[in-house]
Amino acid sequence: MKTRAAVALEAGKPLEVMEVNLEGPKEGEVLVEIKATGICHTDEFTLSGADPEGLFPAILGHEGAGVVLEVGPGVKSLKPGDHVIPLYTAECRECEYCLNPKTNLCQKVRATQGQGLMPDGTTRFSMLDGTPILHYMGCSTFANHTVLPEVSLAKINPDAPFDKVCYIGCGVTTGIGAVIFTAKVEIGSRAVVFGLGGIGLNVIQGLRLAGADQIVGVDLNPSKKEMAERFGMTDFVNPKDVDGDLVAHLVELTKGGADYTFDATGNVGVMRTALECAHKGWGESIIIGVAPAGAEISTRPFQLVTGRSWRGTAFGGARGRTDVPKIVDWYMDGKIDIDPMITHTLSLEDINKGFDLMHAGESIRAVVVY
Ligand code: NAD
Ligand code: DAO
Ligand code: ZN
Ligand code: ZN
Repeated sequence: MKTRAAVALEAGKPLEVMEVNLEGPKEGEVLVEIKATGICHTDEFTLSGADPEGLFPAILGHEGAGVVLEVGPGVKSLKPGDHVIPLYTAECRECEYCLNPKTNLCQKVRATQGQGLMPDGTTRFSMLDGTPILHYMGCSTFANHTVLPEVSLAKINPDAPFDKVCYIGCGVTTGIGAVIFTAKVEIGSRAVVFGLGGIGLNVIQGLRLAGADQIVGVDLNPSKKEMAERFGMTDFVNPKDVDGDLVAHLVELTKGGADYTFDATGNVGVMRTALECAHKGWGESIIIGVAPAGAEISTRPFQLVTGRSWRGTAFGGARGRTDVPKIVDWYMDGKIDIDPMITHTLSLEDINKGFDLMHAGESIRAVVVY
């Protein structure tokens, strides 16, 4: 079939919207009509050329929602008409990783996904002249239609609005999941969240959901304060306004250090501050931010010897097929909010405007509606 897609032809160039060829689903694969997709920083990171693993030409996008149109041979858990969210972290429920409750990093399709290919080692997309186009993060939601492995799709409530729940495909789950699945924050905890963007706001609402008593937000941009308060932030700190040592200030504000801290900036200096303002003896610091290629974290080992721990999380520790439908239900039941974070809605033709808004710091989430 043919479909419309925004194609990343090469690094550093705007996406080009064009008609492309899409082959139908093979064994264990599913054809999905994408109804809406968010534009996330990771798409920008890859498009900019900063991602050393970025491959071109490719169809980017990994934060979508849509409807199953057709299933390939052997597909059992999905049928045409099902509403789905694509998963860049699959859940096969049978690999060594899925069988270990300590991780969500299913490896079933990992190797080929990283090469921009389907599990059989080929791509389903091509240009009209036959040039192959690579998949991206196993999702390629910047195409109106895409093909994914069955294990990379979460079946969701059919009443959920695509233009809102697409954000659960990355940002919402990453932020809320970091609190609920990775840190397992207890009621009454004190927490500090660094970076109040699309991920940090979701960490904040995850902390509110978990019953945290104190939720400190830290951002260099004071315009982030109002929205963060709306999602549950109790105290705001702008490092530019702090005289002296930021760690000491945060330790005092949290009465001895935070039970949990979260980095949602991707800045390795911030990651160190986050670790060091965690409470002596038990404080846990969770790294969510993806640092630039080659960047390294550091601290004095005595920080760990004295009981702080450093951890990381991908996709909020969520097992996609199991947890994403639950998060959609939390949204439908009013337990979490998404709507105010969708600051812009665009057509596919205008997708590059979504990247411009991100660069200007004007959007939390721009969503393309097909
Ligand atoms: P964003 O740009 O919307 O937000 C980042 C925020 O950090 C901004 O508000 C900015 O003002 C603030 N900030 C920057 N430097 C700061 C500093 N030194 N001190 C305090 N605040 C500072 O980005 P986002 O979409 O929220 O993503 C955050 C990070 O999470 C990125 O690194 C992204 O790649 C990563 N991410 C990780 C996962 C995962 O699974 N681990 C998933 C998605 C995104
Ligand atoms: O190596 O098994 C693995 C999984 C690696 C993927 C983890 C994704 C990390 C988050 C990147 C940003 C997502 C938008
Ligand atoms: Zn698996
Ligand atoms: Zn993302």
